[in-house]
Amino acid sequence: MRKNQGSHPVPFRSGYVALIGPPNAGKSTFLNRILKEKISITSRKPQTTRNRILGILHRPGSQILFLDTPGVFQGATPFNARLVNTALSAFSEADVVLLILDAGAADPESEEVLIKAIRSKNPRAVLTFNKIDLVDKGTLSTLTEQWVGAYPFEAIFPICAKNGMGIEALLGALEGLLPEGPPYFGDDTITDRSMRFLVAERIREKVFRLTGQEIPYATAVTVDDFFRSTDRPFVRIKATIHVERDSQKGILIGKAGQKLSQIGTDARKEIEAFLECRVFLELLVRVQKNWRKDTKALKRFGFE
Ligand SMILES: Nc1nc2c(ncn2[C@@H]2O[C@H](COP(=O)(O)OP(=O)(O)OP(=O)(O)O)[C@@H](O)[C@H]2O)c(=O)[nH]1
Ligand SMILES: [Mg+2]
Repeated sequence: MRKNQGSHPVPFRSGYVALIGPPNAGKSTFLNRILKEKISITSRKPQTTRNRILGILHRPGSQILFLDTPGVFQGATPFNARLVNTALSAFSEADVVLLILDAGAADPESEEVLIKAIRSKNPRAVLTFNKIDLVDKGTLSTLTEQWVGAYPFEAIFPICAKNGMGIEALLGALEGLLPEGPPYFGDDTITDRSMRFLVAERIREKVFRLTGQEIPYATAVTVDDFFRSTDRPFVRIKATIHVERDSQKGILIGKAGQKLSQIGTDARKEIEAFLECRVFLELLVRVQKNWRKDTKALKRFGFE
């Protein structure tokens, strides 16, 4: 619902900015940095983000509604195509598309899909080269020359999502491109995602960071029970890590349960910092055969 809160400066601007880019370009790192809160999980592995995640930035003169999306790539399997669809469908909701590329690593296949999609939808778009901490000035100017004619971008910004460099200037430019309008959300809301989702994602992040090969991709996490004590400052969480095959279950649990225990400890520590209280985290591993091809399971795991 649109609310006119009256107390904001006029003209106030509000609108959606879709974060679009190849996998691993730093879209989620960017979102977390500007919101100063972990709304979206990150990892060194591509295809970490699987859902469209709204992150709301409240500024004195604007409310910028960022949509984090899965990385766009030439997805061969139906599940990967679903991720790419999720990303590209954010175009239709966005007032501005923010194309985020990794300045240190070109990804021609993804870039081709992305630029085609941008040209066909013709949105207002801003281009950013992220990870400028990893490249020299020469590389940046070559990149700019290469991209400047690809699309009539409103602006091009070099940034570093990791240390914040260039981000304030970018936010100012994005704000200027948004339509005049009232804030859509109350001042204390920073995402549309539930606590359970944010907790499940933190667990999934630890799987991404602590396991290799196909395991992260074969994993989904559900929070099955979330109990907050009313008389003592603690939360008890029961969650399930779903994998596709028995062999993956074995790898995820590890020798003498060590891998699962490490995932649980890392996740618990982070959830405790997030919820600001003690957390008892119980993790189960369950085989849900080929869940990425199972419509019912996909729905249950939060894929629309
Ligand atoms: N050096 C450096 N690393 C960065 C920067 N921004 C992000 N990273 C790293 O790049 C990796 C990918 O970051 P993510 O934010 O998960 O990338 P993403 O675009 O959301 O990736 P997907 O969700 O898989 O599409 C992580 O290891 C980040 O720490 C940056 O400005 N500099
Ligand atoms: Mg991401």
